[in-house]
Amino acid sequence: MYKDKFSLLALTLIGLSLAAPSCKPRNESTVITSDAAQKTYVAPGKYDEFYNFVSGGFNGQISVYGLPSGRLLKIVPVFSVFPENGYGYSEETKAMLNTSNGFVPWDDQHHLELSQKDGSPDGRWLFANANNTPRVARINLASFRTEEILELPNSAGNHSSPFCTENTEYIVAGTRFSVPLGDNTDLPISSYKKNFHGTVSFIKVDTGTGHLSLAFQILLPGINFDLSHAGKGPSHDWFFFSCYNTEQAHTLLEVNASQRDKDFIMAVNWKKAEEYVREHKGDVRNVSYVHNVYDEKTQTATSKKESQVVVLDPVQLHDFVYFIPCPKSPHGCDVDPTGEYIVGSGKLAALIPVFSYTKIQKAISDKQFEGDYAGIPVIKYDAALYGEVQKPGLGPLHTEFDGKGNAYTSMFVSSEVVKWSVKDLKVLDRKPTFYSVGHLCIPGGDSKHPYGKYLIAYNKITKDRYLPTGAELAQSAQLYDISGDKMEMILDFPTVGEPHYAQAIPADLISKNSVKYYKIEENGNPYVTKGEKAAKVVRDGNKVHVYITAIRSHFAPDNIEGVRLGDEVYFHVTNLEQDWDIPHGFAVKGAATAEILIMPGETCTLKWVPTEAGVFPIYCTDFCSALHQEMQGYIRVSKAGANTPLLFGTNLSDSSVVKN
Ligand code: K7E
Ligand code: CUA
Repeated sequence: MYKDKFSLLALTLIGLSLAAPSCKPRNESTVITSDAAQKTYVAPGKYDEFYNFVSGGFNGQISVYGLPSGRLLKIVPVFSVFPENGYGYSEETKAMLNTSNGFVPWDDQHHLELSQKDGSPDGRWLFANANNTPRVARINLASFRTEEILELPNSAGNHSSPFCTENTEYIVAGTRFSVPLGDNTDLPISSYKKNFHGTVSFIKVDTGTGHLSLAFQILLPGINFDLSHAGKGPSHDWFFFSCYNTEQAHTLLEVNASQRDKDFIMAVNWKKAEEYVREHKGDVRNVSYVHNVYDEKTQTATSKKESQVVVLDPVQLHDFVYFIPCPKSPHGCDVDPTGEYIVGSGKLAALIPVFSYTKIQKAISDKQFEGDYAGIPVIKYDAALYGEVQKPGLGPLHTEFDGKGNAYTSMFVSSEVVKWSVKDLKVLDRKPTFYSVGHLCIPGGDSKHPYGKYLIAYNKITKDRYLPTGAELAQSAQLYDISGDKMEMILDFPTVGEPHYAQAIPADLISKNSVKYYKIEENGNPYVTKGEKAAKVVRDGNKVHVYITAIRSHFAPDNIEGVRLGDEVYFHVTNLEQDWDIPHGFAVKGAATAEILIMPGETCTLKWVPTEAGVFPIYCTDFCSALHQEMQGYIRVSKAGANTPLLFGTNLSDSSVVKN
């Protein structure tokens, strides 16, 4: 009975998911082999072999897993506030989320890219895109902290981002949505074809500091840019972007943007673009965007308003932007480790086209164009094509490489990963995913030197893979061993938020640089308290600054009086510990914010505006010692205009405290 019901349910689900975009793989019982557990088992106390950085999608954060265990190691907040550590709530970090639209505490984070040197991940930084309010971020992989967020003007929906060039000269950003640009943007939506434009941005990365600056933008026709990857080796000077909606539809895109047989891969010669910028051939436009930087010395983020950008017009300035026809609504745009082959994965295509960099160059010099699109030359499909992978599966989305001449493409509709040979374009293996796979990741899989060994599939739908948790189920990752000829699924692990693209890197490239604590003598926060003796409470008009220290297991001061209604109280909490993994937390009753978590040697500020008179507890929120529960105190708030004297201390005797 139960069984019948179940298979009926399963059939219904299959039916439903065919109507929806995915179907259930058939041969699921054959998937797991007996030694899978051994291959993913990382014994207690042992480290994983790789870090896996996974985008969080609609949670705006990124998460860090160990591979092959799939253990979640950390969540790093990037574009969203994070109550767990006070990111976006503390006075020091609020500015990170400033934009030209004001404070924006959420975004939709899709793609990650590790900084590269000579085409290989170097473990210094991780870049992230924000899809909603267009931004890119830089995360420092020594501190696992977001250090910089740059907003992008002339942009809507930054999706084809933040992929980087071989030596991290630039990261890029491309508009998913075309919109009207310029001074007058209040225009009819029906004037899309006339008035809407896309742009791609090139963001310079300082080699020493990692600091970002918007170098230039390229003005493009009103189409959608989906994904991108830089060339490498011979194609070093080029960047490739997938484009869809070349129909320029502005309504019911699922139909109207699926009309043409082929959309485009756009090839950009960024070296040539650089030259045009140097020769002042760009148009300097007035725009407004915000640049936020977290300074490790002052431990404080500041926002700067920027007002200009150089825009290059490829219709006026020739020979640096070309379109290559690509079937059909391409998502992934991936360059193989040699830099010669560019793979477009058309969501609606029944094949996978592989383009040749050499042929593209020849087509350009021989002017083998089939015409132009909005004034930009379109290279003949056959002139750019190396060949096609026939019958790979349904709904190809994204391709990664193993460094041994093989490519792996995710198939969203047929829910599988397909392995094929780059050289002869033959399908070598296919394995089901559960279900509806989006991006793939192989450690180093979009670099010159992939580490191979593992492949992770990031799935949108999990259906029956985990215990039910209400209407929404966990998204998930699935780990495959790809060291042999055939792929072998060895692990399922749920992810935080919705995983899109991810990156993985050998653990020692990062772990050796990891910050353990911050030296208190180097603490440059303007509100630091460098020892308990220096703790104090200072009134400045209606602002009360509490310079408070934390060390196992007390605060100094832990009794405070003299605050009045109408005051703004700033708790500047300095963690005096000089030891790895000993943060303290801080919370005060009724605060309209999150707790803050203060790393050893750091200072962090929580703002509190009391709303009633009384006595309010403060306490440490992070279990730091056997006497953590004793790490607490009180702050007294008197009525407005009361003359309760300012008083503070630790271990105060009753006689010193009780005065009124
Ligand atoms: Cu989800 Cu790259 Cu935004 Cu594909 S994207 S899955
Ligand atoms: Cu400090 Cu708990």
